[in-house]
Parts: sequence; structure tokens; C-alpha cells
Amino acid sequence: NATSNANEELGRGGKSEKREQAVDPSEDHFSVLLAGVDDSSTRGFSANGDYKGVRTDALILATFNREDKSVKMVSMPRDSKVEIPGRRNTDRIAHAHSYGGMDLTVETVEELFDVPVDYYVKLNFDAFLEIVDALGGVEINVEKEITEQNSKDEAGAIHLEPGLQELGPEEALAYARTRKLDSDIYRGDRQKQLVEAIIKKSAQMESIPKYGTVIDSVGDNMATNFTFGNILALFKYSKSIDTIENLKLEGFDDTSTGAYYYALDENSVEEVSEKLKSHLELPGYEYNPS
Ligand code: C30
Repeated sequence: NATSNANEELGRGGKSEKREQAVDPSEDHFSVLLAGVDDSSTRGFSANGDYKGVRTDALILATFNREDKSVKMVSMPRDSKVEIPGRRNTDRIAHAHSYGGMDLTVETVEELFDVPVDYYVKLNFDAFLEIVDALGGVEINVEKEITEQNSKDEAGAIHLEPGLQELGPEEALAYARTRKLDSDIYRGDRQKQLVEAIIKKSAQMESIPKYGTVIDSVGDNMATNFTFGNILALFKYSKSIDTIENLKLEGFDDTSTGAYYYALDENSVEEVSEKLKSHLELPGYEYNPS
């Protein structure tokens, strides 16, 4: 079965250490960590296999509140200086994956915000291309003119003019990767824009397009602890989502050690953490949408 290629539990099992009980995404509020890596499927793609040296260039934590029909998303810049469980020194958040795959990445994000990460979706360029293709493109408001390489790293192969438009797979990937135009912080904003567009496009689809084929080809390039059943339920759930809010993680460039880091503003981390906890309605927290 092709879906079993993508379905993969974390080492910790189905329940986050920060939960009393495992959540059910078709009933409970839940969180998902989205991780994009620059890696190929040639050696087999999995949550924790062949992670050495592979970094998460895109890392977004999304929380879903069923009653409020809302999603909140925060992007963690890849150079964010954080504590990685089990490592002596602080390091870039993207390195957690290169030391310990998704297990360690999930743990690192849970410690950063003190919130449970219930699910993860890890994917590479190929899976991203397949997903956007299956959706028939995604609608994005491109703010600045972009000239970027394509998935085969051919320089200047993708050119985007500013304006609201439908992006095809290669264009969407180029949009997700563009960094030199401004910075990794703006790149994170573009990635959140893409996730929002993917959710909105899924919600508009009558049925899951070419689903068998998509899962077949995506399976080798994606790993997730969502089951096939969860994914079908989420596809329906996407139609009920009313609001998607982007949270910003503030910080500043830090070259004090000679290497470049993005030093996170502690108050901002705390503020984001409180918002996520309340959105998930963790024990002791209530959610009051303002
Ligand atoms: C309902 C639920 C549960 C979820 C809904 C949402 C869903 C299901 C979404 C599905 C898709 C997902 C999970 C998306 C999440 C995240 C995204 C948007 C991923 C897309 C991209 C991806 C697969 C991986 C990350 C790719 C990134 C950000 C960078 C890699 C630069 C070098 C050295 C130069 C190089 C230069 C550029 C573009 N490149 O690309 O090119 O390796 O980037 O910054 O490392 O490289 O620097 O100087 O050689 O040319 O400037 P890169 P770099």
C-alpha cells in the first residue's frame, strides 16, 4: 500500500509528552509541524532516516481550533538560535533535524514554545511539487518581482511579476525558496502564504484530485504521522476553516559569535507561546478570539 510509505510514527509514539492523552484530529484541537527539507528521495524518505546533514529550510507550526474554525501559524526562521534537547550549546533550529531527524525537531519546537506538537508533515521539493500539481496550482499575491532557480537549480528559470496570480508547482516552489531577494524572514512569510493558499485551495476542491496517484508519488517524498484516514478527514475539515492568522516571531541578527544567528526576542517567544496554548485550549487555558 503506497500510503504506508508516507505514514510514519515518531519515536515517542502517537502522543506528545506534553499531552495527557493523544489527540484525535477529527475531534480535538491539534498542532502540526510542517517541515520542508532540501533533500531527495533517492535514499528513501522518512521522518528519521538519513537525516544527517539534512536541515529543515522551512519550519512552520500550525495550530487548529475546531470550534473557532481557525488556524494560527508561526514560522521559525532556520537560523533561530535555540536550545536543542541533548546538545550542550545553543544552535540553529534547522540543525535539530541534521542531528536527530524529526524526533529531535519536534522536541526542539515543543521546548521552544512549551506546547505539544501532535503531528508532523515532512516533505521535500518533489512532494511539494506533487501537492501543488494535484491542487491545480495555488493563488498567491506576489509582492515583488522574483527571478529564481527551478527545482533542478537552473538559474533564472522562474520569473514572477508582482500581482495576484495562480502559481503552478515550479513557480510555487521557487516562491517558497526565494531568499536572496530580501531575507529568510521574508521567505518564512512567503511560506506561510503558501500554506494558507494550499489550505484554501483544498477547501475549494470538490473531491481529492488524482488522489491515488498523488499519494503514490508523494509517498516517497513525504513522511507524516497522520494516517490516510486522518488526511481524508482533514481534507473535509479544510472547508470549515474561516480564519488563518499569522503570528510573527520577532528577533534580530546576531553575529556576536562570528557566525550568523537569528536571536529570538524572548518576549516574542513568550507571546507566541501563550497564543498557541490558548488556541489549543491546553489545560488551564481558554480561547477568547479577539
Ligand atoms: C491541514 C494540514 C494538516 C496542513 C495544511 C498544509 C499542508 C498539508 C501543506 C502541505 C505542504 C507543506 C507541508 C508545506 C510546508 C512548508 C513549505 C512551504 C515547504 C516548501 C518548500 C520545501 C519542500 C522545502 C524548503 C525549501 C527552502 C525554503 C529552501 C531550499 C540559497 C545557497 C547558498 C545558494 C542557493 C540559494 C535561493 C533560492 N537559493 O532552497 O535553494 O537550498 O535555499 O537558502 O539554502 O540556498 O543559498 O548560498 O546556493 O542558490 O536563494 P535552497 P538556500
